[in-house]
Amino acid sequence: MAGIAPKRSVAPAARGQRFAVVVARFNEPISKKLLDGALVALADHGVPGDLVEVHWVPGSFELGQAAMALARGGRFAGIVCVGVVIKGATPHFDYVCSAAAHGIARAGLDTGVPVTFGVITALTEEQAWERAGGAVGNRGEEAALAALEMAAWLRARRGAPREPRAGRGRKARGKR
Ligand code: INI
Repeated sequence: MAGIAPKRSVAPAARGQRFAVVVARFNEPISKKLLDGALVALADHGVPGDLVEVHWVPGSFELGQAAMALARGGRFAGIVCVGVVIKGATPHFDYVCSAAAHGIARAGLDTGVPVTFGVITALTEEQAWERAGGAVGNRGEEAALAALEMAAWLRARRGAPREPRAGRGRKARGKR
C-alpha cells in the first residue's frame, strides 16, 4: 500500500489512562523497533512506561486473540498491536496477514476498546525495515497515535451530554 501516514496532532492521554502493546515475536529485531516506536509515542503523549503493559505473542496470527483477551479485561483505554509479516514463497503470508487484520479489527469492534493495527505486511525484509523506523516511518508509532486519538474520541463521545429531546422537558410539560 502506498501513502504516508497523516501527521497527527494528538492530544495527550487523559491522566492515568492505561494502554497495552501486543507484540508478535516473529521477525523480532524488526518488531522490537515497532514496540520502541509505540512506547515513545505513548510517552510523548502523557502515558509513561508504568501505565503501559507489553505482551509478547508468538506471531502476528495470535495478535487478535491476545488483544481480545486484554480488551475484555476492561483495564485499557487502548491496545496497540504490532507485528511484522514478510512474504515468502507460499501463500502462508496471506493467511497470517488476513488473520491478523481480522482478529485485531474484531477485538476492537466486539469490545468497544480501540485496538489498532501496527502490523507491517511487507514483500521483502528491506520493505519491513523501512517501515520500522526507516525511510517510510514507524508503523508502531503510527498505531500508538491512532490508539491515543481513538481513546480520546471515544472518551469525548461517552462524556458528551445527551441532546435534549424536543417536547419532553419541564417547559414543554407545563404548557400542556
Ligand atoms: N508470523 C509473523 O508475525 N510474521 C511472519 O512473517 C510469519 N511467517 O512468515 O510465517 C508468521 N508466522 C507465524 C504465525 O503468525 C503464527 O505464530 C503461527 O502460524 C502459529 O499460529
